[in-house]
Amino acid sequence: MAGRFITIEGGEGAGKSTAQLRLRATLESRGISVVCTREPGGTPLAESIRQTLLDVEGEAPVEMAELLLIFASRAQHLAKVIEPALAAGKWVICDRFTDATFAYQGAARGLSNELISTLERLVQEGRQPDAVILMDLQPHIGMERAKSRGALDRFEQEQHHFYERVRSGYLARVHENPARYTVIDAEQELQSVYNELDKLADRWISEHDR
Ligand code: Z5A
Repeated sequence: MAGRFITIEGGEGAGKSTAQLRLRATLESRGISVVCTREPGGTPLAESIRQTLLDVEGEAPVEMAELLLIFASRAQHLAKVIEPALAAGKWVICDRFTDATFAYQGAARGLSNELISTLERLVQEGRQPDAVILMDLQPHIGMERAKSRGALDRFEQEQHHFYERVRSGYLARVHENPARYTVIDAEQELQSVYNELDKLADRWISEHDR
């Protein structure tokens, strides 16, 4: 049976990595083989592109270079990790994917959706997530969580209005295609988030078994 491709999206400190760990534990406890990965990153080459993108010391890429680096890392990640895992029947849970590109490089940096869609078609050749979880919260709450972890990366050093645009970008995507997304209120206490994720995992399993 083919695998399932699930992506987790949201702003800084929204709890994506925490949600990924929970989903993995829940799915594995139901006997499903899971691969957890992230973007940018997921392979040695894609992780080195990630370092370049997040580095606060080196030369900052211009918007177009940033976009192309993100899609270069995505091409590598799809070919080396995501597609093989799906073909082997595994469930892939990816911390961020192309919805992040529309939110960050599109809504926040101002590159056009048309340009991003063109690269999406070229690089993904039709591959889309089967389900997207959006961990939604007010940006200032996510930033407080991110700051409590220590040094901030290049994206985390952006100003507040940047994160507002990221959030609006995500919510606009949900508005355009609600069936694609499950929006989770990421301001809730963690146990409530876990309960929602567990229900979602059970729903996916029953849909997949049908
Ligand atoms: N980027 C891009 O621009 N374009 C793209 O196409 C892609 C990415 C794919 C790196 O991503 C950067 O890449 C990202 C956008 C850009 N910008 N930034 N920054 P990233 O996913 O690695 O970066 P991130 O958003 O900063 O991830 P994060 O800080 O690791 O956040 P998170 O995974 O969403 O959160 P977490 O680690 O699960 O939780 C953060 C803390 O909050 C932690 O201490 C938790 O225990 C706590 N937490 C989590 N949930 C809760 C609740 N419900 N209550 C209380 N505390 C909580």
